[in-house]
Amino acid sequence: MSKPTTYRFSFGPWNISEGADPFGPEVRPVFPHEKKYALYKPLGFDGVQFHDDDVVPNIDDLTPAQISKQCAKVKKMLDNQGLVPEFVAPRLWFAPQTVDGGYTANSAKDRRYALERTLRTIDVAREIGCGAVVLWLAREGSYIRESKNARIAYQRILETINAMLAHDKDIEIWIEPKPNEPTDAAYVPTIGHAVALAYASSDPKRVKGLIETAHALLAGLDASDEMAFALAHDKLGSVHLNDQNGLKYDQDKNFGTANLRGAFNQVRVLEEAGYGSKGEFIGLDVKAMRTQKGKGVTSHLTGSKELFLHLVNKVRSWDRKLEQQMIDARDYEALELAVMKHIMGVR
Ligand code: 3MF
Ligand code: MG
Ligand code: MG
Repeated sequence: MSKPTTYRFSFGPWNISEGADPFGPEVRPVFPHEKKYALYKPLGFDGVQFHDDDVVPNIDDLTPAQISKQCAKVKKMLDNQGLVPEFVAPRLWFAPQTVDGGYTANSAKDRRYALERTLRTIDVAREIGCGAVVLWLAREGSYIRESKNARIAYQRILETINAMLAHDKDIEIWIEPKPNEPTDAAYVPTIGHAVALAYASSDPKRVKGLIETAHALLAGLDASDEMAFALAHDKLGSVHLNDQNGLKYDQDKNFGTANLRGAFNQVRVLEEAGYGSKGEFIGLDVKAMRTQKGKGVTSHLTGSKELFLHLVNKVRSWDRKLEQQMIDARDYEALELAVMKHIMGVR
C-alpha cells in the first residue's frame, strides 16, 4: 500500500458570496474580492480557482500591458500568501456577446470574441504561474434544439480546444461538464463527452475533465462513477465537490450533506486512484445558504472540508478483507449493510 495522500484543498472566490439568488438580491454585506484571498490559508486552503475576471477585473476593456500589470500584482499577492493558482476559467457566460453561446454561437463575431477571450485567459493563467484553464461550457447548448446545428456545434468546440492547445504548448484544458442550466440542454453534459473531445483533440494528454458532484447528479449519474471514468483515462484534472438534493435548481450544497453514501464513494474512488498524490487539489464549489448571517461567510467551506476528511477516515478504516469476503460470496446484501453501518458508525 502506498503512503496515504495528504490532501490539499481549493475553492474559487465566488464561493464567498453575499447570498443573491435568481429571485432576490444580496442579503449579506459586501466582502471585497481582494480580502477573500487572506482567508484561504487560515481556513486550511492552499489553492485558488479563478475566473479570468477575478484575476483581471474588466478584462475586456484593458490593453495587454494593463492585463500583464494586473497579473503581476495577483501573482505577487499569491506568492505573499503562499497560495497556488489552480486554474483560470474564462467567465464567458457573463458577457453580452455570449447570450447565444460563445464557441457555438450562431454569430461568427460572437464566436471570435469567445475564442479571443479564451486565448487571453490562457495568457492570464501563464502570467500568474498557473498551468490549467477550465472550460465550464455554460452557454454552449441551446434553449430550443432547432436554433443550432448540434453537429457543427461539436466541431466548433473541438476547433476551440485545438486553437487553445496551439496557443500555448504547456497549458492543460479541463472541461467541466454540466447537463443543463443555464441552457435547456448542454452540448457537453457528462465526463464521457469531455473525454471524447480530449481524444479527438490535437493533444489528448493535455485535455482533461473537472467533475462537479452536483452536475453529475443533475445528469442522473453517479458522481463517483463519473470520477472513476475520468481516472481510468488519467483525465481527472480536478473536482468540484458539493452536493445536490435531487433534480432541483443547481444547489451547490455542502459536500456529503444530501447524499452521504455517494460522498463516501467519491472519496473512496479518489483515494483508490491516488488522486491528490501528484498535487491535484480537492476543489469545492459550494454556496452558503441565503439564510446565513455575517460578512465573508465561510462555514460552508470549512464544513465541507471537515466532512471530506471524516469520509477519508471512513474510507481508510473500511475493512477491505471483510469486503472481499462478501464480494467473493456474492453477498451484496451483507456488503450493503456493512457499508451503511460503517458510514453511520454503528457496529
Ligand atoms: C460552475 C463553476 C464555475 C462557476 C461558479 C460560479 C468555473 O460549476 O464551477 O465556473 O463560475 O460556480 O457560478
Ligand atoms: Mg454547481
Ligand atoms: Mg463547478
